[in-house]
Amino acid sequence: MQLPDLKLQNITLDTDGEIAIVSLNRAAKRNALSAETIEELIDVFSALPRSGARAAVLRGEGDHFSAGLDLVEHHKQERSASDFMHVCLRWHEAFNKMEYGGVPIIAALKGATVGGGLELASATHIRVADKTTYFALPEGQRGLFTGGGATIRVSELVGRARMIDMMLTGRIYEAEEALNVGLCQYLVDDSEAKAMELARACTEVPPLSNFAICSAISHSRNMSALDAAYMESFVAGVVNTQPASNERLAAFADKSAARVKPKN
Ligand code: 1HE
Repeated sequence: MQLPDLKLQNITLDTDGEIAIVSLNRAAKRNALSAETIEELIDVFSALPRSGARAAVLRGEGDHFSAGLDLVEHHKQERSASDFMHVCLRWHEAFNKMEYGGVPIIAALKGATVGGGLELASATHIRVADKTTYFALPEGQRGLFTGGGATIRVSELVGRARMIDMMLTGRIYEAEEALNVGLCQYLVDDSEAKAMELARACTEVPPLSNFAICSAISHSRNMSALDAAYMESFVAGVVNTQPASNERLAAFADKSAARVKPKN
């Protein structure tokens, strides 16, 4: 892959083979999402799908994934309603680039994954938590409301009732409970190692299949069931006849391909 040449202050970009590693690097501010960080996320996730990256891991420096909206910046700027509406539109731009971009993004979570930090995590395709990770939507307590897509993505992950409870009461979800309600899909000792392992697994999937998995499923939620079924047929028509699937099906037919069986 060819790392995009971007001027970044709040994000660091690295590679491990065909995997892009995107790090939030404002550890001193608990990776709070300033307006500049959001612009950098837009730049990074606009460029990544065209960089040859086969998967990405999104992580944070320091002990916390992200403390959400940069509250100090928001406070200092004395934004008007319309100013903040435009801030939110930029968050949506960044998170939509991630969710619909076609490159699998795995979030390696730890510590606070709260407010806008949870909105960011929920725009990735797989969330991996470690035992320090906790999830919350403290917007209510701060006199705020979610503006980075939580009403869509977090409510989809945990259901509206849980999301409303989180916002009204400041409820914090940790570990097993977070796993059980769907805030993360994995709970492990080392979320970064696991995220890399999962990203490597994603690189085994043909890019066109990854593109479909990491865009079509999300697009289907914006359509009627009838249109979603039509779109699915169309995508499957293209994906399921690609050369890479022909080779894999030949290997299945001649019994050289792995079978789908649990390890034990
Ligand atoms: C910040 C932020 C921030 C830390 N914006 N600067 N999010 C929240 O309500 C969570 C706010 N943060 C916290 O509750 C705590 O900082 C943590 C639990 C994440 C970490 O606690 P701790 O004790 O390790 O750190 P700290 O001493 O609170 O903060 C260290 C520094 O990070 C300090 O800066 P300093 O210059 O005084 O050293 C903090 O000000 C800074 N910091 N979090 C700005 N969030 C699109 S709408 C989305 C709406 C939301 O996201 S609401 C949820 C906001």
